[in-house]
Amino acid sequence: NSNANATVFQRKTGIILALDVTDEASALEITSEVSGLIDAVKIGYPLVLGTGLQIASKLSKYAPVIADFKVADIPNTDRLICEHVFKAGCAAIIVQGFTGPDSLTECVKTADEFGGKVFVVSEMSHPGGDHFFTDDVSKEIAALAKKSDAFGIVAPATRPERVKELRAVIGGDLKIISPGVGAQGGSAADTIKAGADWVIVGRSIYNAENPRDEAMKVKVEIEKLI
Ligand code: 3DU
Repeated sequence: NSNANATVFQRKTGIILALDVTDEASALEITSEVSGLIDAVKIGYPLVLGTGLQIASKLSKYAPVIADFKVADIPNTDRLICEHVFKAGCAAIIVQGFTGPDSLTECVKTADEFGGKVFVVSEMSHPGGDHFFTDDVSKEIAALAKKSDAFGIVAPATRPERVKELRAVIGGDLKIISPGVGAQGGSAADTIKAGADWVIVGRSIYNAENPRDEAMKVKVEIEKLI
């Protein structure tokens, strides 16, 4: 098992960088620039298909890495995917919850074997994100995440009222990470106030002329709430 997997998520700034650039040089440059201002870096298909999964161990020198593969398959396939992700040095994986209890349990079990964490998507942040993830469905998925001993859920920063409702469903034990701040219109402060532990910020940081300044702005916005 990789040592990187032992990293425990600690909330310091409340910011997770969504790193959807597609080449290694930019990925490493941006992450090193904002290191210290982010608590984790989230990678997904754009970067991993562009560079390979070995980018995970390179990035984990700066911050724990969350693999956003929105895993959604039968338990056996889910397990094979999770094993690759944790062996590569990721600290957490994002999976879909609509696949049901057996798939979810297999992901959590596999993550546990590596000291890794599982976040479950409960509702998506884009305008169409509540088309199938209706209020009741999202709540059911959040409840299933809790029952399956997931580490946390993914809830939309574009709908802070939903973050609040989902927080009520899961209580205080699970974490909430929320994408949709900045480029998608969500506010970091409103999202944290609604009950999120971390906001996930991508384009507004990595496309900024000065990513460090931009990350600092979000950090200060969150700090003001305390
Ligand atoms: O909009 P941004 O550039 O700040 O990036 C948001 C990231 O979070 C991006 O990687 C996207 O794929 C991911 N995400 C959502 O935006 C919404 C979800 O419901 C789940 C993941």
